[in-house]
Amino acid sequence: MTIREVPTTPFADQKPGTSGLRKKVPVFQQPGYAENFIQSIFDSLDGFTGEALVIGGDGRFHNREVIQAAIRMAAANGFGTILIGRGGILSTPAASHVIRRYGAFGGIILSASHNPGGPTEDFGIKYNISNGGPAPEKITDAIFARSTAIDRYLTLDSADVDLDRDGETRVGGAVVRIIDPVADYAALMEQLFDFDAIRALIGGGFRIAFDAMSAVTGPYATEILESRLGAPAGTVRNGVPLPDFGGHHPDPNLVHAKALYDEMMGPDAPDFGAASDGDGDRNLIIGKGLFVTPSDSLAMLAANAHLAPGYARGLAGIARSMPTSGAADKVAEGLGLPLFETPTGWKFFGNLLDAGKATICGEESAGTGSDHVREKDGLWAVLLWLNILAVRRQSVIEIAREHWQRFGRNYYARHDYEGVDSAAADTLMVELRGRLDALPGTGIGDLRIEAADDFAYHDPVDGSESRKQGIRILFEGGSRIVFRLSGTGTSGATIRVYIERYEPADGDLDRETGEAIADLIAAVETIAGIARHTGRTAPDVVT
Ligand code: VG1
Ligand code: CO
Repeated sequence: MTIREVPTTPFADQKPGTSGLRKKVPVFQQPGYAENFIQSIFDSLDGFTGEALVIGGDGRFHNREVIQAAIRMAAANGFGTILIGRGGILSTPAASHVIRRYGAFGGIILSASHNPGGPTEDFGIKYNISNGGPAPEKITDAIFARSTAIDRYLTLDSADVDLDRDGETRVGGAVVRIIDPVADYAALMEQLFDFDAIRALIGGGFRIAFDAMSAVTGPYATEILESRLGAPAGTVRNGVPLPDFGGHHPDPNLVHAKALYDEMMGPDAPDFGAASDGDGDRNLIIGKGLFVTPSDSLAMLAANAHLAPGYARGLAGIARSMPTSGAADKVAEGLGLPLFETPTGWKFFGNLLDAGKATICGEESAGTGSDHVREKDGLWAVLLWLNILAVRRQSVIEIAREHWQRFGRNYYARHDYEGVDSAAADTLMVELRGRLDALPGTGIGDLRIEAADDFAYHDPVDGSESRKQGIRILFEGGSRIVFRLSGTGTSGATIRVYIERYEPADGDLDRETGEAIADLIAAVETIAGIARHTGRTAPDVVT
């Protein structure tokens, strides 16, 4: 089959963000747009001739079209094997596992995660390296540089591959293999967790509600929770992946999973509620009567992980992204483990996991995971919680209370200002950066600023530096406000404000979060002038 070199011209806007390139579907539908980015990925890599490439996505609108293009291009560029999840489906953590399990050179994941899907909504492309994790900045920078100079892409003429039938076909010189998207992942979960114990818990009447949000985790959750663990049919809701996620945001937070939250707070609440996002890497955990913040969930999972067979040997270390609360730090301190603080985005955990420095990682944005793959993993977090609940035979709320009584409680919230004018958001950050030296020593009400900086990360494994990763305002007593701009949005800017206050173990552990951090919320405006810069007087989303 002849390989065709198609002339093209660069698009100026193909800079990958926190997690790959994300744009509106019509942007991706421009002739050559996806092809340019995919070729820029291939042009930034070395030595993949004859190697395997994994391709899968979260099933959103435009998934199949880009997969067909990517198959032809991967074959034309010289990959030897192309592994694809049936139906074009692979959750992000499952893709990570498939890359590792089959020794693939890398993988292309098609997703815009928790962003809505549909003809006018979001799409995304991300490249993962051979460890199964998101490409590090060195590679994403190279991809972007290439995208600004690209003048041709390679493809070939071949019929569309039938994505819905297992088995092998040839495209050019490559073997294309359609695989079961769930089987390898489910087997990995069985290795890590005590399925017998969880089955016994469920058999004893423990009730679970899992909302797959019409996104990719549906088939995974149905197979694992219902078929393998014996939860009754209907435990998994919205379990069929839809190209537009049923018109919803597949974002497992208190705003977009409000129905589940309300149910969990109601009189007939199940024992355990959970949800995951568009591509299956995020998780929401709600016990009967208690929402567990993602930062707390990370800390509680780390403190109890040894109860699951996969972690019985203990943890090597814990890693969290900088804006994630310090709850995990308290656990690390208590258990005598190293704690790593990284910039936002899972790509920064890869080196720590590969080097065996960290076993469990997490982000405040509902991402938790471990060294079993190199992505955050929504269902993994749910299963680890269930394993812990099956061993401890306590409710989520009891486990949380005991945790706080031992480690103290980090009251925490994130305020998002979405769709803000980009120039105004940039000015706000520039002004804030300009005042960092002047802030320490000043007071706002009863709060005194102790330190202020722009977070920079020095990777202890490869020595790389990442600067300007978020502005930290640290107060006397350990409270903290962090400001950063989102790197995953597709229109305007999103300002994220992370607010945290630590209450020691002998303090008041039973307050309402909003009330516990009210003075810090009030200080946000004084420090950053969000209303002055953007006209916004309240956040759009509080998580
Ligand atoms: C957000 C979260 C970050 C997460 C990233 C990708 O990034 O804050 O913690 O790693 O999304 O998650 P940002 O730059 O918008 O704050 V996902 O589930 O969208 O792949
Ligand atoms: Co996601």
